Amino acid sequence: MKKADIGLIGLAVMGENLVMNMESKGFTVAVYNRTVAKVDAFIAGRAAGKNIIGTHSLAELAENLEKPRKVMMMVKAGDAVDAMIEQLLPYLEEGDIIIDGGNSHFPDTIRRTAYVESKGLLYIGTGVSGGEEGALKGPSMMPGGSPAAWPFVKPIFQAICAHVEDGSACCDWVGENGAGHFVKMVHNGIEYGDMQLICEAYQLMRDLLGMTPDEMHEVFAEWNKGELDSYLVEITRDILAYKDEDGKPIVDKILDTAGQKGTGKWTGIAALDEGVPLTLIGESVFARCLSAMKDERVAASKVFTKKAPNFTGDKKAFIEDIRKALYASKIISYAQGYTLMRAAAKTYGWNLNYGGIALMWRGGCIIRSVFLGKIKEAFDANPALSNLLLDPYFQGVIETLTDSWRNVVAEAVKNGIPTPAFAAALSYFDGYTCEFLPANLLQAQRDYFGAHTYERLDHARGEFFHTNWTGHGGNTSASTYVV
Ligand code: NBP
Repeated sequence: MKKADIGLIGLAVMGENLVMNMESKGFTVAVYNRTVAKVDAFIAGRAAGKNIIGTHSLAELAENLEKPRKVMMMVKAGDAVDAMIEQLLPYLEEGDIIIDGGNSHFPDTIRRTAYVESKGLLYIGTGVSGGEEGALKGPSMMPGGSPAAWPFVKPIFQAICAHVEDGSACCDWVGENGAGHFVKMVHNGIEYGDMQLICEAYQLMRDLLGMTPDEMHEVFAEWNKGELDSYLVEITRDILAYKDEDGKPIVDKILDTAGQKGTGKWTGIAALDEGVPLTLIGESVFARCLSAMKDERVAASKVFTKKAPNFTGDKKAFIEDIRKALYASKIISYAQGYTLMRAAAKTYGWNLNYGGIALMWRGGCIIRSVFLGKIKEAFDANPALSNLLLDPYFQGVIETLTDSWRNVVAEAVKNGIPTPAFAAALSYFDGYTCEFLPANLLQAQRDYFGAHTYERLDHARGEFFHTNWTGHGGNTSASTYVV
């Protein structure tokens, strides 16, 4: 029998669907799962009659693979990945490729790439986005790791991934070691931000404008035809129209406590480590945390009496303002996410293709949208673009949105409706475009209590001064100056 083009370990929802996808594109796949009964069930079920080889041990899996062997793990992220690498190594030889397609944390992928390479093998850590359906029909894939592995894996990945209208694959080489998983992590952080922005728009329409789910369904259907055309707006449209068995909107019956699996938190931590203001995603993670404090919120809502929201303006015009505020905030979120990737690329020595990343996210994944096409154009035109806001197209767009954006945040504040992501995005915009921030006073405070020194407007950068503020503090400054 023909040997397999690739092996896949982990026949849970993602693994099974990826195997079916690979097979449908003409590849022969050998499969293995820790609980081997699942292999038999799969071979007898969905895989019956297909070019899929079931194996009952890692030795058997290795024997059934073309060389250099390509083995993709779709197992639970964390210790299981390390355990699986250890178990696989004795059956592989120089030049073979181990691929981790799970949601691994990028520092783990950096460590594993070095470890596997030290054994003479090659390693790829790839983000796979699009959930169960994406895995089957075409996910967005973000591979990084050992560059020498890419030519062997490329034909398979670029066949099974999503493609945009012009046929371009939503998968390309991202960079060395953990770059692929880093980019996937930022993708997930941006997903948190996009979802939070939509939820804030929904709360404004529900609580300030008093709209029903059916009315909001119409609004999101309209929005999905324009600049906001995206998977998340599309599913929001459909969710709002969905009725429970009693004919009432199911969205009204769902408890308002959000879950999370940690990739948004990782993105926030990476931003703090890099010193990059990733405020919108940070607020989106915290908004989920606040939502989870349901009992405390219910108790607190009874302690403080708030005036009922009262909107007296033109409802239709305000809905358009909300759309514009959402669009502007979304631009900020992507600007912040790209700034984080640029900073991390410098720290870890990755040569990231920013336009290519926008293309990888353009189809197949949860944040897929028409808007990403414009981001690709911006980075293709200027790969060194330091901030998306400075791209001429986005600069022009933002200028048409700011009045509405300010109006929405102001109305929300006046009416006691929380809009942490809209407001954080606007504050970032106002801070980023502000020539004089109050950090002069902050530096004075630091120098006052800790002799941390400051630079002066009337002297060259890099010259540091200390003032004896109290007359009895001495003239000695602190030895380190930490920005
Ligand atoms: P799970 O994350 O639920 O993992 C289940 C698989 O891991 C099973 O095949 C299981 O084998 C195997 N496994 C475990 Br658990 N511990 C193992 C160990 N110590 N050694 C070997 N195998 C072990 O599956 P999933 O939802 O298909 O996700 C797979 C990966 O893809 C994860 O990293 C996930 O974060 C990522 N991902 C998931 C989605 C999604 O929408 N679900 C989307 C994108 C990425 P068993 O059958 O013997 O228990």
